[in-house]
Amino acid sequence: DRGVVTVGESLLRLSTDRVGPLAHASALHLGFGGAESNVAIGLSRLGIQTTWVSRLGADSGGDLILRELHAEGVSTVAARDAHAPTALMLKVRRTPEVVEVIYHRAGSAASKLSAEDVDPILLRDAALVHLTGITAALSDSARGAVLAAARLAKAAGTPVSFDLNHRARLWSADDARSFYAEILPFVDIVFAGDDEARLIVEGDRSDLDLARALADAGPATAVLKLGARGALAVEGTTTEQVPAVSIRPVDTVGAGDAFVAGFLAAQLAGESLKDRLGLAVRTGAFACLAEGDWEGAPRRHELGLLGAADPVVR
Ligand code: KDG
Repeated sequence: DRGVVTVGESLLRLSTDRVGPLAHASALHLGFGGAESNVAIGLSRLGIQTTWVSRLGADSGGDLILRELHAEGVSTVAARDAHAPTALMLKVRRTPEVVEVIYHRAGSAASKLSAEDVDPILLRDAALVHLTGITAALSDSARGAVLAAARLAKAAGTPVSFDLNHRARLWSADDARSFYAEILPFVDIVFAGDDEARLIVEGDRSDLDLARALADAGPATAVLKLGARGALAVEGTTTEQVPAVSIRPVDTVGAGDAFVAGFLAAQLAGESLKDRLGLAVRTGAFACLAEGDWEGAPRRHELGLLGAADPVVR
């Protein structure tokens, strides 16, 4: 079965148990996150075979991440490093509406990812390879790993999907911009928020112009994630726009990754651009309706729950 391969860092996640500064939390909830593994789990729950490639510390945090990914049906290729730890993030609900994410990931095991961790045969045999700008921001060698994965996949004829996923705490806008310019020629499907697209497209542009400009950089399909405004995509001469599913969000972290998982699952099923966007906004909405970065991602049989008329499902 030729599934989706993704390469990236996952982090242990410690989340506060109440609203306010970390200093006034009384307990922390232990879990994990990571954009690429969030997408892998989202796809796996939709019935798509996935493989996550990374590096982890030879520590108990690494054990947790592997155990959870395996429980979610994700295959893993992860070297264990005895000299570098699994990364950590703190997720602090600072106000009822705003979550602050603080990273402890400098020098992490996954920051030692390099082009040598990327197996050309695995990429050649994949149905699609998914990458993000987060892992590229970790170190020069990790940036090399992400770029190598895109190049090798492209050369083997495997479609490449890339989410800009700009994290301002990890690198400067200039460094991000130059990496995006480097990788986009190898990318078939690009995902970006409108703010992220504005990093690489100059001037005061409409959403449609932003998507077109992304596509002009190389990708056949450019998808703009607009949050509560829905999503817009350009593919050749086709343009589609869909509204968001109306919800009351609990935790929006990971919504973009669930969105990507929905889009890619529909892409692999050969669905139209409109239907790909339609599934993406649903899976993205689901991720907002549970605490956690990936925990709310839907299984296929749950998709009908959104907008269900009856508040009790038996
Ligand atoms: O997209 C959600 C991710 O941001 C989160 O799970 C953690 O990968 C992560 C990051 O670097 O912020």
